[in-house]
Amino acid sequence: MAVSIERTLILVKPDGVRRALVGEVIRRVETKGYQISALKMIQPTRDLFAVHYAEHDGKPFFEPLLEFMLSGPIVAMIAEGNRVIEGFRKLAGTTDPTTAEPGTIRGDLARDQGTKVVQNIVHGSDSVESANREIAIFFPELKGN
Ligand code: D4T
Repeated sequence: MAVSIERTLILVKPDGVRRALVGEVIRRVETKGYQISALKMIQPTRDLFAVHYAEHDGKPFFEPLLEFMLSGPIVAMIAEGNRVIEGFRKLAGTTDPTTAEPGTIRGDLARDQGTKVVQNIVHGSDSVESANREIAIFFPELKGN
């Protein structure tokens, strides 16, 4: 496999923070072997989430998604490592927690709560371009690093 050191943005969403799963998410990232290079708990604005989720603007779950993401603090972190983008998406499991594989964060720790928007504990960037864009949104203070 070619060496491809990457960075990815991971968010522990409000459901994960409320359920005290921050440590569990960090444990899974670190025991997989990735390095966390930045981490903070924040309560971002609606505008920030609207930019982050711009690709979903206009979809039926967009407003519920923003409402959910604004429902409490989140933890944002940057993880680094060879192929970490793909690796964390695998650790997270598929978007729908009902069908996410057991062994994954979503498969083990989340389920359908019957809410308008899926509450699935974590977010992870899905490409190098997304990671760069999202890291700039959530960690503007690291610009130039
Ligand atoms: P994020 O971006 O939060 O890591 O989730 P995913 O990458 O797994 O999924 P996504 O961007 O497609 O969706 C963002 C967010 O919206 C919720 N969602 C998504 C939903 O409630 N209903 C839907 O049909 C979809 C596609 C779940 C995650």
